[in-house]
Amino acid sequence: MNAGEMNAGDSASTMPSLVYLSLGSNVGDRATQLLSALARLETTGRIVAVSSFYETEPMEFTQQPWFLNCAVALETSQTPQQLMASILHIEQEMGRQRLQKKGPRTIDIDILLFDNAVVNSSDLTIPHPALHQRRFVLEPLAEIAPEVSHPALKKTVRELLGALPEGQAVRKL
Ligand code: PH2
Ligand code: MG
Ligand code: MG
Repeated sequence: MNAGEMNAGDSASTMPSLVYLSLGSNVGDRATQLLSALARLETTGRIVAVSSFYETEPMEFTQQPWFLNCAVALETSQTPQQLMASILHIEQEMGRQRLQKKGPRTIDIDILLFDNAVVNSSDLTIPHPALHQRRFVLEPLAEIAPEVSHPALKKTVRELLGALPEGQAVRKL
């Protein structure tokens, strides 16, 4: 098919998706590991924005070192399942060990939003189920995508951040 034969309905399958990711590290040289993950993510698409790095208090499982977190906007032609597989591969390459659920890790890469997709399969949930409760996710994300809307909650990232209770320490570096 050449360009002249394309019609409006075809564009959805050829246009890349816009995906937002959260990166986190709290073991080893955290900044170097975020940078290494960013370099590896270039193999999955085109990185179009990266937030500042934030020093964040551990949440949920609190007996662990503080994290460095950032948010990333990625254009990719991969499907959600393909991107998830790429991410698991990157985490494994970077030596991620799964010893403790929500515990210390060299690198964690989470898919937050994938266009306006809503995915609820056994191994993948999009939007990320805890996205709207986590200041360590929403503050970095609001830096690069304040007006992006959560497809299920129908609120912008800025609104979700504004609705968060105090008490999760997050410091921009
Ligand atoms: N990730 C978790 C659990 N708790 N806390 C902070 N501050 N940053 C994280 O990335 C993080 C967390 C599970 O993925
Ligand atoms: Mg995570
Ligand atoms: Mg994860």
